[in-house]
Amino acid sequence: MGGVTVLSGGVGAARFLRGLLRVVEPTGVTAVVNVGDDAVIHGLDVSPDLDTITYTLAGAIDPDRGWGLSGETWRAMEQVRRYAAHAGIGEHDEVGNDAAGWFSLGDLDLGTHLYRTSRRRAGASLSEVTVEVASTWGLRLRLLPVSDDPVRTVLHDTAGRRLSFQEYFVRDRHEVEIAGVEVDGADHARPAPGVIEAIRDADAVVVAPSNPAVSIGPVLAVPGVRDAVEAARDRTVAVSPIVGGAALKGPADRLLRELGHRADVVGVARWYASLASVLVIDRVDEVLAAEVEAEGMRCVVTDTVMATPGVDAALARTCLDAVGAAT
Ligand code: FO1
Repeated sequence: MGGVTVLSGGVGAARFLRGLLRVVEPTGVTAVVNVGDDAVIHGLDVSPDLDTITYTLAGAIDPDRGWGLSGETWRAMEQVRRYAAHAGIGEHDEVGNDAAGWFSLGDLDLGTHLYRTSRRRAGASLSEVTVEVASTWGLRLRLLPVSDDPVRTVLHDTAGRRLSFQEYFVRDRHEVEIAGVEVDGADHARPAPGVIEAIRDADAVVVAPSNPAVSIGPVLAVPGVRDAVEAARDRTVAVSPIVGGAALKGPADRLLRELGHRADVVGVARWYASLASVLVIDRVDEVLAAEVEAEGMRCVVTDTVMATPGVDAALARTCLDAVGAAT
């Protein structure tokens, strides 16, 4: 089957995939996507990383937020918040209570969650619904959730609270100190159909520039996935999501530090040394290249900040070249 398989989280992975699809035939690309951020909000199945990738590749993402649809309206949420305000319900009043409207679902985005939820309650798998949604947006790559079983990232803060990913990231604006991360359900989860084969048969596997602890970690936690990637190590390349000791978006750097890891490219190399033979880092971290190689990975230095057009495609090409895959 060959092709390129990308272990993916949210925003960073979506931007990398956008570049990759410019340099290789989309039908030869498979994204194995994290579902640890998934949540049931107002009774609806929400899959943020799958949707962020879908909307980004469809050119429909809101560019400022990096999630949700551009040109969104929020009338349904305004109504929800009106009721909660009138009833005096706040976001912390009842654990897991979404009525306060702390998780913003745009009116068009709601359509995705309504459709996905109806299809799943009718017995369709997340994989099947993901194909229906992605193909509606005209995507030609293969988008696979890492598992069709419930796999959920859970964070423990230093005050002993247990937070879902969205409670941590959105409701608490990741302003809590994290003591630990676990992946609920991983032990009993099965890789979704096609996931193991997509890693095993790929010409190249890329670990996208996503958060190692809370985005790539939950992908690897599904039984069989880490082994499959380690078996493909010689053609696996990872892109550091940390540039200059900081995350480009979100709390990746602070999380790594709170979990006792170095929040720089050497720390990332330690996460990935067993999985990938190459780590791609940004030019600002060139001075650390030797330390990355001391961790047992080849280090490639290039522009990895995909803020300007063309960097995403060049980065994708550099990754494939690094493991000798044709572009
Ligand atoms: N991120 C926020 O910071 N605030 C939100 O209200 C929010 C809503 C939301 C709705 C749908 C969706 O697909 C993503 C959403 N996100 C929101 C992003 C979400 O928290 C993602 O999990 C992160 O971007 C990390 O991947």
